[in-house]
Order: sequence, then C-alpha cells, then structure tokens
Amino acid sequence: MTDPNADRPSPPPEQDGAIRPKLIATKEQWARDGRGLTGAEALPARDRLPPGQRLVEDWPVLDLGITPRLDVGNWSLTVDGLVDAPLSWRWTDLQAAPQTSARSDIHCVTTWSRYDNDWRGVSARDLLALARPQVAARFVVFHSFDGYTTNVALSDFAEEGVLLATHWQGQPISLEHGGPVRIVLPKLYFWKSAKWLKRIELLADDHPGFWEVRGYHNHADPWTEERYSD
Ligand SMILES: Nc1nc2c(c(=O)[nH]1)N[C@H]1C(S)=C(S)[C@@H](COP(=O)(O)O)O[C@H]1N2
Ligand SMILES: [Mo]
Repeated sequence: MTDPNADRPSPPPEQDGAIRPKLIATKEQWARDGRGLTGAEALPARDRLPPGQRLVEDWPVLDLGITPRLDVGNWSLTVDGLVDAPLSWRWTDLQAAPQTSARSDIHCVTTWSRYDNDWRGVSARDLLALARPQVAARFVVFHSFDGYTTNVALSDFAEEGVLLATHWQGQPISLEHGGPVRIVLPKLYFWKSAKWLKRIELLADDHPGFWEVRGYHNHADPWTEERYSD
C-alpha cells in the first residue's frame, strides 16, 4: 500500500491546449435558452433512454480544451476536508486498493447517451471506507488537473456504481477521456464525472463547480431533466 514516492509531492504536470471561451459562452447560452429540455416524463424501469437524449455509438470528447500531460508516473490524488483519514495517493496506492468493475450508461447534457460502458477502478464506497468521512461531511467537490471542478452530494458520491475509473472496455482510459483516473457517476449527467481527477474534497456546505455556477443544475438527474438551474 505504501509507495516510497507517496509523500513526495509530484511536480504539477504540464498542459496542452487552452481554455475555449467560445465553447463556454455557447454552453452558457444553452443554459439560458433551456436547450434540449422536453418536459417529458420517463421512468428508468421502462425506458432506458432519458427524455431529450439520443443514442450514439462512438464516445465524444468534451472538456474545456486543456489536456494535462498526465500519466501513471506523475498522477496523484488527495482526499481531504472532513475526513478522519486524509489520503495522498500515487498510482501504486490506487492499484493496492480493492478493484471494482461496473457497467453503466453515459448521459451527457448536450443530449448524447452511450450504453454499456464497462468501467474498472476503485469504487467510491471503498475509497470512503478508507478515508472515513466525518459526520459533518455532506458534500463533495472534485478538483481536476485542468482546473475544472464539479460538486455532488456525498450521498450521490456513495451510490452503487460510482468509480474512480482507470479502465474502459478493458483498456486504460485514454488521456483525452480523462485518464489515468476519472470519476464515473452513472446516475447523473456526465459533466459531474470529472476527468483527470486530482483532489476529492469533503465539505459541510455545498460549493457549486465550474458548470454549476454557469447555469447548469446543481444535482443533474437525467431522468427528471435537471439540465439547467432555474
Ligand atoms: N476535468 C474535466 N472533467 C470534465 C470536463 C472538463 O472539461 N474537465 N467536462 C465534463 C463534461 S461537460 C462532460 S460531458 C464529460 C465528457 O467526458 P468525455 O470527454 O470523456 O466524453 O466530462 C466532464 N468532466
Ligand atoms: Mo458535458
């Protein structure tokens, strides 16, 4: 479980690309316009595709435009805030934790969905058992190496099927899709699934993330079309 490098801070990875102001402005406009909203009702038990979504076979890449130059050698993760046992992980520490596989569907707020994604990594439940949240902890903020943040309730993070994913369809997750480690939160729109995971912060109060302060819904349930904030 202990990596000799674990307590040595890794140098911050370099980045490629630049933030995309046009993309951000477009998505802010979608939030103002309510783009994609149908108001239709759907039940997960009956329908597999949430309202307003269309199925795709490929896997689109969506991010702010910055790709951190990460690999298993320079990746690191901090779990801190309201936890009794803060974690400071390098790749080998993650590998030493229990590994979980889970299949789930992706639903992106830009209206594409992709079925049957086979993920592998460390489950949020196993991670939380190691970090031991304090009773006051109720919210989580994911911080990423590209500067992105997104927030969820601790209860949503602790759901079945939530992973710190390292593999997709049996292969290491590619850099463009957030490797070496990304979050997968299958019950919420995909912007909650932070790529290039760097830090998991547990908090008593909710701290809205990058899209949540730009017109996107705080909770993000695809089944009730929680696309935008009111
Ligand atoms: N670090 C980081 N994570 C991120 C994003 C981002 O810009 N940076 N974009 C989010 C959005 S809006 C979506 S739809 C998904 C896209 O993941 P993909 O590129 O693997 O399809 O990542 C989410 N996680
Ligand atoms: Mo997105």
